[in-house]
Amino acid sequence: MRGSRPRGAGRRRPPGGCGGDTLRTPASLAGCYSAPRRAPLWTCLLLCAALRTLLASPSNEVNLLDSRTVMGDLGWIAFPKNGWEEIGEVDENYAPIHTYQVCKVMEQNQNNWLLTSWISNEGASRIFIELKFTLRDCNSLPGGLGTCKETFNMYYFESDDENGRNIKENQYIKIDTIAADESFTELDLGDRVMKLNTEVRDVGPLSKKGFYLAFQDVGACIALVSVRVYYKKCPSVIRHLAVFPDTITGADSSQLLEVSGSCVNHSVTDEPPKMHCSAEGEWLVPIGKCMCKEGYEEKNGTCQAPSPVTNVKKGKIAKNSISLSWQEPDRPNGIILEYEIKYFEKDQETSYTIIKSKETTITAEGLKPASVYVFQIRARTAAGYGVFSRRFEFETIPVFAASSDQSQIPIIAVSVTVGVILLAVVIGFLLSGRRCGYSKAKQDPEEEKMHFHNGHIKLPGVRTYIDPHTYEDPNQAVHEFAKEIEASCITIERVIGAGEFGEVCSGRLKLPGKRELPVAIKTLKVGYTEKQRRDFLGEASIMGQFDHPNIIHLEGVVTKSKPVMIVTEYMENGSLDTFLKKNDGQFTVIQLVGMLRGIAAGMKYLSDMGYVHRDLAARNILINSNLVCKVSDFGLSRVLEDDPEAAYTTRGGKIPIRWTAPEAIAFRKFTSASDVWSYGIVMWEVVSYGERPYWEMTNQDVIKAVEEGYRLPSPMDCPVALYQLMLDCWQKDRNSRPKFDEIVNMLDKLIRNPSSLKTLVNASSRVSNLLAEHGPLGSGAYRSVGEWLEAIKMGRYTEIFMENGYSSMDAVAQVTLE
Ligand code: ACK
Repeated sequence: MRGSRPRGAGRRRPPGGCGGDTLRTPASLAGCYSAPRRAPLWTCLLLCAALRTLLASPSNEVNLLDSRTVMGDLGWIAFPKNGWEEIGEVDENYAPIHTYQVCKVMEQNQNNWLLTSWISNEGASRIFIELKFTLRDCNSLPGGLGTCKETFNMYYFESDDENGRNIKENQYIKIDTIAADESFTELDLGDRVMKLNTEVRDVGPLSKKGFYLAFQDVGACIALVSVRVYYKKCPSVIRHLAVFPDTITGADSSQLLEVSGSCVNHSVTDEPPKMHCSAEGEWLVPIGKCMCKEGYEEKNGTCQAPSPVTNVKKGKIAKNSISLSWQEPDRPNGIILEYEIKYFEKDQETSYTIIKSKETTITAEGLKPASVYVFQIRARTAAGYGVFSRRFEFETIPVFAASSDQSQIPIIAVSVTVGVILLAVVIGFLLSGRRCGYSKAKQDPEEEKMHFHNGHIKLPGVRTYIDPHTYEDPNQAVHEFAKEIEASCITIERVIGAGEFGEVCSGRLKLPGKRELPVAIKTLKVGYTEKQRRDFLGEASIMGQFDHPNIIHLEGVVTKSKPVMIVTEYMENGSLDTFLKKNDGQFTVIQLVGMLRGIAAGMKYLSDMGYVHRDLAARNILINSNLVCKVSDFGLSRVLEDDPEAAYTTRGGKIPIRWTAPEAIAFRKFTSASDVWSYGIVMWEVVSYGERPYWEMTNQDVIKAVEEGYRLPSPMDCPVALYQLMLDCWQKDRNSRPKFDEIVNMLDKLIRNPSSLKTLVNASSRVSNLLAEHGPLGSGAYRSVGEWLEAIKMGRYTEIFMENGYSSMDAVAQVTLE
């Protein structure tokens, strides 16, 4: 079969032609049997635009040929020459519209072939052919033509190269007979509506590199407006942190291809994730996933974290401290939320300290003199932590040397001189026979304060608390600090209480090779959310870091089976507040002081670890059968969320007002010094056998009264020394409050010298304390002492006032602290 160029091929008509007298539209569009009509330009443009819209192909289809987008000659041939002809139109952008038409309905025995050029299949084994055409309804033709057909045929022939076009008709394989059907697009051509049919057929499996298509007309009136040949693929996609490449669909129309994904940068997996590519180009049935590596967080299908901090410079270096500054990472990849600074004494990496800072400077305090410290810094964005910087080593200066500052070399010189003089003086002292030995360099008060402010800074020789929040994966934190216990080792005996996350039970723990222990078991109720699980286990991650006789001891956790449990030592007498209420007046002062000493020792340990409790109260102390008190209820913000005593402040936080220092209520300044304030309240609770602090006063009244200087009066029968300690804990200036080690020392002294506890605060001075601290007393607003005492919810003391001669407001106003 030899073909020739269809007539008109290659001829191009400018868009203006659309509005000209000699407009040629495809046969079925213009109507070959009607007189030539003048079509307006907009009709032509409308058709072009409509076609272009229709031609946009979905993202999972890859075109092998689209006659509408071929700018030059299509290279198709027609046989015989007078059969199919190309209508050489161009659109408004002068782009060709390759439309082929044939309309030999008047003549018998038509066999008109239109052959495409060779089309590579680009490796696809199933291809799709989309035809857009108009086909004239034979009934609409005048004279009811007997030879008129309403179909045409489509064929293909496979070939590895372009030399296969001259084959015989009968070597082509028929794809289908194409008829106009209901799936048409209506084109409004002004005074008439044309029906543009779209038909799609598929062919496969193909085994050669390419193929030809052929369209056979046997006597219809057709305009083939466009031919699009394409294959389908499952487009490249990232699912579950794995990249799945562009995948050509299988040869079979029901075939699913299994495709392995590769993990995105900074993510890993044990087994490569898989997905299945359907014949329709859809990804189905994902299996497995990749996980971001430690230090990276998943965001929009990537694991992207800030680039490392590179430029770390030392600032002021003293005997106990090193100041550093650094620059933001080159590629922050987001807004830097904070920096984490890890440091440790060289060769002591297992005992490190973490500080967080929103600034690009820090001062690490509490360091040993003349020691090398290693620092690493990493930044955190919403995407998580970046990797740590390389190690930077800096050395503190010796005890007797002056501090160094890189930027102040002349000062260093002076300081060194002073240091040398000091050294000489000290040597002189030693030589003069006055033995002073080596004493630990005393930290100045400011350094000490910094220690508490930062919370995480390490004291020499003491382990440091690590905030479980610093772990990306909360499971990692809990397993770092808590032993996993097999549920079969636990026997639950009875329910002893209810916690926010589930029941609290007592039971027994029998670990292999160990003796059986009585234990308390906190359970996480079923149906918990991921956040509840995290918060619940957060307490174990904190508790597991502590090891002290006055801190509740964590035995371990059960996380591998359900219910999730936290197992702790069993405290026979339960919580201290309930225990004291039940045993009102039953203990000697020494026993009460012993309880307080234990709590103070536990708190000293926590503050040394850099842990601020925030919810120290008698209800959060547990007491065992030996009356040993242990601090419990650890958590992060959760502690306050759970505590029924915690109330919302105007700043939105939830705070147990009666136990909390004013600066913590006012601006959330929670420090070990605010824990000391709470400790003073616990002292008051203990000595008053579980009385409620500030009785029935409202939280608002408590805040106001404390702000105005009012303090709780001494409990009944309270040793002066204890009440004085309470008042010291309630100093407005937090720096004036005693530290926990001082409290422990003071209580030890009292225990060693019980007679010091004999002097009790007497009734009148109990009241005078109350008065002295309370500001607006002399305001004259009250007519009687009783009225005033009622107003401040102290009506119960009216009788005592009267007995002691304070029967008028004038007399009350004369009372002084003395
Ligand atoms: O006052 P309680 O008897 O002491 O009631 C509460 C209850 O569980 C809910 O918290 C008791 N409880 C909590 N932990 C322990 C423990 N380790 N040993 C004994 N009782 C505990 C607490």
